[in-house]
Amino acid sequence: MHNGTHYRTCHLCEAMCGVAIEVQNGKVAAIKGDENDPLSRGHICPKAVALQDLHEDPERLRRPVRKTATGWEEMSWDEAFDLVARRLHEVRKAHGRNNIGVYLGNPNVHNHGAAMTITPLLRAIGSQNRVSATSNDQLPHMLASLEMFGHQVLFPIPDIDRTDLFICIGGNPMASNGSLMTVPDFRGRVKELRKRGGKLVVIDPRRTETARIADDFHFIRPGTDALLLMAMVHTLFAENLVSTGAATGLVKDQDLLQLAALSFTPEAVASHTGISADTIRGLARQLATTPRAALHTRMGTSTQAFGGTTTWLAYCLNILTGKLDAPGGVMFTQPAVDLVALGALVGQAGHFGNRYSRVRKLPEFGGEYPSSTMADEILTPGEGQIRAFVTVAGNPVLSNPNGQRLDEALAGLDFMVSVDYYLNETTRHADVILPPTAALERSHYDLIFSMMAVRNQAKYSEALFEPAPDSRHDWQINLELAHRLERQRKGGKLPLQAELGWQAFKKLGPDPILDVLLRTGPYGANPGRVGGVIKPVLDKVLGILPERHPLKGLARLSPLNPQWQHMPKGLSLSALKKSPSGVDLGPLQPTLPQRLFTRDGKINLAPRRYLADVERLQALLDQPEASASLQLIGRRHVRSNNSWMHNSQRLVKGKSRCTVIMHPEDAQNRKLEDGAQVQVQKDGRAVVLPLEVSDDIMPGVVSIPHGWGHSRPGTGQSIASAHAGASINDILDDTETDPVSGTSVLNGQAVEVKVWQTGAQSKQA
Ligand SMILES: Nc1nc2c(c(=O)[nH]1)N[C@H]1C(S)=C(S)[C@@H](COP(=O)(O)OP(=O)(O)OC[C@H]3O[C@@H](n4cnc5c(=O)[nH]c(N)nc54)[C@H](O)[C@@H]3O)O[C@H]1N2
Ligand SMILES: Nc1nc2c(c(=O)[nH]1)N[C@H]1C(S)=C(S)[C@@H](COP(=O)(O)OP(=O)(O)OC[C@H]3O[C@@H](n4cnc5c(=O)[nH]c(N)nc54)[C@H](O)[C@@H]3O)O[C@H]1N2
Ligand code: SF4
Ligand SMILES: [Mo]
Repeated sequence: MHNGTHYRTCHLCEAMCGVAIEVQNGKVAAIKGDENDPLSRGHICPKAVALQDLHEDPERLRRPVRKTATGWEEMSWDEAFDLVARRLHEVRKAHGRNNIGVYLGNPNVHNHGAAMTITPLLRAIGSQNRVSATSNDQLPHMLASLEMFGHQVLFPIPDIDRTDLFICIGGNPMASNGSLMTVPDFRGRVKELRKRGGKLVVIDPRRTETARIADDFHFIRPGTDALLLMAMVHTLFAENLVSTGAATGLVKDQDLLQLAALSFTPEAVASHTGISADTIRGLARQLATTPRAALHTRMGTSTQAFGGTTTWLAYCLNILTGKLDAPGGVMFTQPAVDLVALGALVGQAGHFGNRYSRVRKLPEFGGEYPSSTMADEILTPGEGQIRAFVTVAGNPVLSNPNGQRLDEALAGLDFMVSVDYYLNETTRHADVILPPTAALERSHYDLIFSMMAVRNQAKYSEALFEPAPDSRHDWQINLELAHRLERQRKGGKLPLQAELGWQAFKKLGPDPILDVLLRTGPYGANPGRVGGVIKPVLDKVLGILPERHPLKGLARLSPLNPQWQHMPKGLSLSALKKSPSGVDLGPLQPTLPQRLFTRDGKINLAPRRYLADVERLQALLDQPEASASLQLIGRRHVRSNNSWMHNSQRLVKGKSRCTVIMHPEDAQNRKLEDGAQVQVQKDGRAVVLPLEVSDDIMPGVVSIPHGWGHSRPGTGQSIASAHAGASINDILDDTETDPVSGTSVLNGQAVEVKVWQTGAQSKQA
């Protein structure tokens, strides 16, 4: 585009804001909010300008590079693909396919081309040693969805636009713009909630930006949310407040849940959580008696010692109070591309514990091991040891607990390749870096976050700029690598049919597939036609199958499902192209019971693996309430995004945000002063950071943001390096995981803080 306004979705976080990008003389002149976007209604955050900064960043890699004795050297795409496929295949041949490790990072889910082509790449690599950011993030939510609703990505999403009570636990949407809840303009939506007489309640160990706009705020001791929620469940049963609403007749094992909560009285958990028994009862009563209410938990409750159990209980509370599937409660979405139904169709509804990792015997989830065991698998000798590594859009050296150890592990590999456009803390270990096009050079459709939006909508954005000459999209890189690896495996040549399949996929790319998915989806231009052909056949097949057969779920596929019949129709890629600000598909709709994917069609309120964890929760009550050490938690800031947006001058300017926040009492006890350099340490690992003394944090708790620590040598992000900060993950212990889900404990680990003395032992000094 040379001149004019380009409308698209900002892909940087989960909020999916509509942006209007003004282009003059082929360059970005301004980035504003798109008032016509049905979801974001003009809202953007300060990070939106980084779309331009990322695009123009001279340090963003544009050509494949290879590491040589004298530094990085550019190479042609063909050479790069050949080298990577050959080296990976050599490792595979010499040791076995599981000796290649794969790490998938967060930006993959913000990129439909990457998302659609990652499976072929993983299949071509063929390794079971796969990990991703999931186990440092939303895994407990996926597990609860799988256990209770039968599908790993069927998330109950707060219907915030119609709720009158929003209880937010362990999330800070004012900074993060929401998570597992695509909610652009959280502030505006809370204003509207207030206007209709509603209330926002926040529960967090820190008085966050979200807490500041809340009606009620309660400090909670990190890692004790499961106690709070258990006591709320207890209260509901004790006070006869259980009323399951739309889920009535669908829930099972309610009595087991009641039994599990029996001993967790509000009095029993009050001192451990730091929340009074009266407050706990009040919370339970408010949730039960407010007809339109939603309880939402996020990062702070999922990436902690009781991540699995806490998330389960949060789901239970919404169900027990009749908030599931109720307008203003928590609802399942109906996205235009129904990945929930499609996932079930191709056998991807989810699985857990089908196999265990080699070294620490941690369970896989959806085919991935917990990423906290990545370093073990690289460093521990023996059969199956990872010798080669592939990272796609990830920076685990900064994002994974015990990043220092992973850093060392990656340095010792036989071969490593990174699909990434930055030379950063992780990719500096690669032998070859394959950089994709920048976001503005490709089309965008939010496959993943449309599934989590507080309102159904669909939006397609065309590429704003032509891809730079001789560049490749993520999807092209993934497919080309996959194709060459498959060829290698088959001795250099594929059967004609397979070869033609690869050629066709590589030629078409993701958008024609997207078109088919849109057309055949619930709002599609052709759902009836597809359904009309398949339905009679399918009905016959399903009729023969026994009652509990997993394929029974097929009947719930969108085009075949009677509930979709009322949907507005006509979506296709070309239809979306005519509405560049997006198409509104209306508020969330009730979907029970059709949307359940459990074999018996029931919601399981008391899955065994959670019941088995109740004993550990009980044991928490036997431990002393406070300890001498401090509990470390994370935090996000609206001008930062994980580890990779610190090379934008506009975002990092000003006072450093990578600080340790500590309560005045704790500072006084340790004779620490505001602004002092302090050393935060754990098990001999340490980082040094400036101290911020504030009563916005609970006594006994300290907070450090993640994603910083750009002082490692050999990276190529000079602005980030000039604002290095230190990585919280350098001190976090990678062996601390939630035993129920395998998720990393990123919040609540015990640390010590003391004055930093020059010469003190610290790698960050
Ligand atoms: N202590 C602590 N640790 C945490 C968290 C925390 O709260 N506390 N949060 C966790 C969470 S929620 C997450 S999601 C993870 C994130 O963990 P990661 O996904 O490992 O880390 P990111 O910082 O998102 O790094 C993204 C990488 O992708 C590259 N990239 C960006 N866009 C693209 C693209 O379009 N294509 C390709 N190929 N590459 C791209 C960037 O250059 C960068 O290298 O961190 C987790 N780690
Ligand atoms: N600006 C910005 N936006 C982002 C990102 C970013 O890095 N920066 N990252 C994106 C990603 S990948 C994700 S997953 C989302 C995450 O989005 P959110 O889930 O909103 O994540 P955080 O802002 O880290 O909020 C976690 C909150 O949990 C609190 N907490 C810590 N421990 C506990 C505990 O034990 N109990 C309770 N109740 N609370 C606790 C912390 O104090 C913090 O306020 O944000 C996304 N959006
Ligand atoms: S909140 Fe900011 S970063 Fe997230 S989508 Fe909106 S503009 Fe982009
Ligand atoms: Mo995340």
